Amino acid sequence: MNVEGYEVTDDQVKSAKEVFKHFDKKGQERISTNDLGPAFGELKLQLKGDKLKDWADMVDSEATGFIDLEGFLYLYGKKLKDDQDYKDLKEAFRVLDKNKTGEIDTADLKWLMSKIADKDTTEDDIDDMIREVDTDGSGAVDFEEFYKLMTSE
Ligand SMILES: [Ca+2]
Repeated sequence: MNVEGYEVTDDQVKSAKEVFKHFDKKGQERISTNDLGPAFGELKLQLKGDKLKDWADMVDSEATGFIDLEGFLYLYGKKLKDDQDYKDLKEAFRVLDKNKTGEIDTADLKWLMSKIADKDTTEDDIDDMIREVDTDGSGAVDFEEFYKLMTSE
């Protein structure tokens, strides 16, 4: 199963289906949105607070209070993808954080962004993006700021 470019293995889909079934107590092919967090927990995934609500809303657009299997599998794949992206960004950050200060220099960040940006992105655009994310204007960006920049969250 493919979710937004992330390939979920058959075994993973199987586990997710089993967990879904476990929470679908009345066998109505749906689980309560309140069970999304605990269901993810059984799959060893963490989703909390506002994000949990946002994600439930994403697949329960009519606010029924329930999530069907299709929606659940979508969120499951999305979460796996998010966690993978997080790991990849952690690794990229670690490489750029040469002096292990927990922050990366905006000059290094600018270099990285110019490599991954598309052709229409100008140097000014990149400067703007970095200025926006380096909220304290320290000339360095910590992981949280970096993550926001790379995921536009
Ligand atoms: Ca900063």
